[in-house]
Amino acid sequence: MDVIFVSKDMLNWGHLNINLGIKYLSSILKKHGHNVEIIEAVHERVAEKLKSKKFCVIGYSVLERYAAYYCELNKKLKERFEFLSVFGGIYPTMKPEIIKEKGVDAVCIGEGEHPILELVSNLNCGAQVTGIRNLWIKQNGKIFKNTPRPPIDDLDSLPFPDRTLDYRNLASNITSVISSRGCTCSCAYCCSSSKLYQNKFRRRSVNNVIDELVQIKELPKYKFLKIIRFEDSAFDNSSIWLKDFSYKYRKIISIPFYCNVHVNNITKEKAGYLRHAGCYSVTLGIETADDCLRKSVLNRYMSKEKIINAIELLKGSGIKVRVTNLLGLPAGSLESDLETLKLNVKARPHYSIAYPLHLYDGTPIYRSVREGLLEGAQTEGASIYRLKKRKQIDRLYYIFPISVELHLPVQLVRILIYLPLESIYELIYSFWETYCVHFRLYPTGWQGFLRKVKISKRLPKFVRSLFAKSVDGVQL
Ligand code: B12
Ligand code: SF4
Repeated sequence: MDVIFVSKDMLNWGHLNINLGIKYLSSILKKHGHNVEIIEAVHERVAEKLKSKKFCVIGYSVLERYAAYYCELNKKLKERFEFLSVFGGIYPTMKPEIIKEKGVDAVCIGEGEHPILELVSNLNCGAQVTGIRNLWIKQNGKIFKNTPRPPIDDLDSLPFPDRTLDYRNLASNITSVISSRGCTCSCAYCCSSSKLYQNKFRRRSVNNVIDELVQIKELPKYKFLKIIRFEDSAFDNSSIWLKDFSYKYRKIISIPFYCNVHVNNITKEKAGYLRHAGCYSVTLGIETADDCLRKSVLNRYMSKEKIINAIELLKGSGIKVRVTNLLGLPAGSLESDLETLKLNVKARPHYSIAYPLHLYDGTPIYRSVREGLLEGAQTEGASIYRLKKRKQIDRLYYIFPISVELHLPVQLVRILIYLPLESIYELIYSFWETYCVHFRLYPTGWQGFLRKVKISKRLPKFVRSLFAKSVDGVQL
């Protein structure tokens, strides 16, 4: 059977394009003899494709920010073509009610490999599709809500992600791999641990991960691979696994890599294993300097001392550290956000970034805010502080990274965020972020920097055009 995934932003993230979820689904379908294609989510292009070829299933992998876009696109396609539409990924998992939208035929809750395979195989042989576990299916206006299956225990049993799906299958100097699913923590703002993986953390064997990496290294399009991104929630959660990985990775793969680590996991020993393996950089979440907010609002249990210690430990091991923070927390204040800035300045990571908190539908923090359980929070999904100081928070978001780098005094930042200079701040943010990504987070250097400037939608057109010619021919 022919299946097509429709995906937005295939190029927005440049080298990082198509997500691993779709690649995993594609592999299992192909392994069972089905044909899988991918197309950018632009109405005319998809319509053109569907005119030239019939696909029995169209799959969408949906993040919250694109849910409305995909629903609209799908509705338009449904008016002209016949196919079964399946919405999967984090948003439909958190909000399966999306099935009520016109044109949505099925929703996948949680891991999709087995459900999509069963769906396509059943369609292929004309069998019933209304009883497939993990799926909600709409037929003649009736919704069949099937129970979830247990999370896939043996991740080694899955075929490796289908890397031919990347944007035009172009060569790339960076790629993503994931060695585990789920997370052992349950931060209130995060979608990772809850419904998607039913709070169950599972890890592939080191040998299985190394086998995938060996295959990656052999692909001609990765001939110039400069860095591998491990997308695991916390790569450092097992010392035994890391030790084994460290020696095998260094011996067999030996390509710099990036991963996420956790303040509560990292130890000197683990940092040593990471470095020995060839870890180039990591991301570590501070989120806020306010102990009370961190604990009672974000459900994160760690002390400031531990945070500073973890950063020092990693830096001391020769690993570059990127730190993420959250601004505009419910029950927070401008003062607590400026405290977070101070803590970052004190900790001196290689690169800091602070995002205004987005309350994702279905997360515990979203529910608490909706139900008015957080002091100072409103049902609109934002705290009073967030509503009143929106502009200041946005400006702080833009100048946070450079302020940490330059160790700007908080008093100065406090003034800067009241000046209506967001276009200048945004420009500084874009350049600094691009610089840090390519010179601190990844060893991709000028090639990567110029390429990102060229495709960055954040930068004014005239700036992008200045760089356009000089990067022609640079690979993704
Ligand atoms: C890796 C990652 C990225 C990487 C992607 C790299 C890559 N090429 O793979 C990068 C850095 C690019 C990224 C970017 C962003 N990300 Co991100 N990312 C993740 C992360 C950590 C892991 C995703 C992953 O690879 N999982 C492993 C695969 C195997 O699982 P999966 O994708 O969930 O897919 C399975 C199921 O969901 C299901 N499934 C998925 N799609 C479909 C489709 C169908 C038809 C079916 C049947 C099933 C199905 O089956 C798959 C296999 O079992 C998640 C956190 C998480 N644990 O999910 C956040 C996460 C998905 N990201 C998130 C966000 C917000 C973003 C950004 C918007 C951030 C930003 N501010 O810009 C951007 C958007 C990028 C874009 N244009 O799409 C949020 C989404 C929240 C939400 N509710 O929408 C998450 C959940 C993190 C969080 N905050 O909680 N991200
Ligand atoms: S540690 Fe990271 S992935 Fe795990 S629940 Fe917290 S934010 Fe989500």
